[in-house]
Amino acid sequence: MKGFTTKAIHVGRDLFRKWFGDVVEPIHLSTTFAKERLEDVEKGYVYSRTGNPTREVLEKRLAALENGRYALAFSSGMAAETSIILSLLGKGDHIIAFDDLYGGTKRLFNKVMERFGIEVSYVDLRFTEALEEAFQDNTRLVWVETPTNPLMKLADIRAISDIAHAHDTLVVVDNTFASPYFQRPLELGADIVVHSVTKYIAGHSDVVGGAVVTNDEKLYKRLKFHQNALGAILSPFDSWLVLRGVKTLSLRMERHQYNAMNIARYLESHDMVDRVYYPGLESHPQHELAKRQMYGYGGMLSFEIRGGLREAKRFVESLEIFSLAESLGGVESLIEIPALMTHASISRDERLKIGLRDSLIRVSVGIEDLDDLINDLERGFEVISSD
Ligand code: P1T
Repeated sequence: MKGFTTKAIHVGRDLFRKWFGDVVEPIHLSTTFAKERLEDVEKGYVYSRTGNPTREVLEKRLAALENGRYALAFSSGMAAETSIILSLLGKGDHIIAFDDLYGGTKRLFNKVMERFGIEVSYVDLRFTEALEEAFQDNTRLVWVETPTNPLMKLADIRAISDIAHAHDTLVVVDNTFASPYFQRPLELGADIVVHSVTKYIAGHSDVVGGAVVTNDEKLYKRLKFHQNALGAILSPFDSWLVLRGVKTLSLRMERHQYNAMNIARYLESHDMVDRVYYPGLESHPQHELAKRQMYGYGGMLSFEIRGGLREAKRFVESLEIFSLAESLGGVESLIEIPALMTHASISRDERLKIGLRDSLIRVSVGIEDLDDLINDLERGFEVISSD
């Protein structure tokens, strides 16, 4: 199997087909698995936290979509991130992280991991010179998000992997925004890919989950040991919801991208918009890198509305089709103000330092009809201009 969509539909199904010919993966709810003889108690499936058939199909499928060998599914993106760090790092270790990250990831680093003696330096990973300078003797991980949430900054995965490997350091890439359809970091030298599968992979805003993918058998064994030891696994039903969603990932991503590209162009030409952040626009400072390392630009964009927080609030509250909500990657369009919502746990000073202004609006462009989406945004601008 080679094609992305074929893999998204078929990989792992043979596990079930041989029994009853299931075309759709069954949900295996049994928490434990009986054996005929004592000598078999450690063979095959034993206990559902350790291994579950529905989760295993999903793990095989996610590995295939990232062009990786191994994947593990977790109960949320944060659980996946926590499990990576607790599997690989200990007291006294150091992480170099992109300074623009999902607010929850920064919260995990600053408010939890630092308590356990894990140190984090934030660096603008758009610039590899800054990365070179940040290495310490105890650096164990470089943590990359690309495109970043919410400013859509990019990091050069291949260049960063080369530098990190020269320092004996592993590279983790959070690939949530691009999805494996538009970017596959393992192909570019990254060691570990992490996902919030809550987003594009599941795609229907009805399941919270996470995943880790790698090609390295030793890393996989270590992560798998900790998946069982820490216990933050994805449930069989949630695994099934993700399996159901992921089959249409390629179709959804094409439509997300089509809508996002057109909305980005519409916003860029609007006189009530100061700036648009979308890697598919030629005005994006890293557009050339996006063309080189991504297979497409995705469905996320941000923009600064003319004025400030007052205008941003008025705008997001006046829309009808775009729901005012956190999260992203579902079929329905969502809109939010990072300074007040997804990135509120970061101090205002810190936000401004990385260029995250109060007037920034983040959009998860859904797969609705483009004209309806643009008309909705236009209505929002009219509300502000009539104030
Ligand atoms: O929500 P959860 O499944 O635990 O995933 C966390 C996470 C990890 N990485 C990235 C890039 C993310 O965007 C997220 C979750 N983000 C949101 C809920 C949000 O609205 O940005």
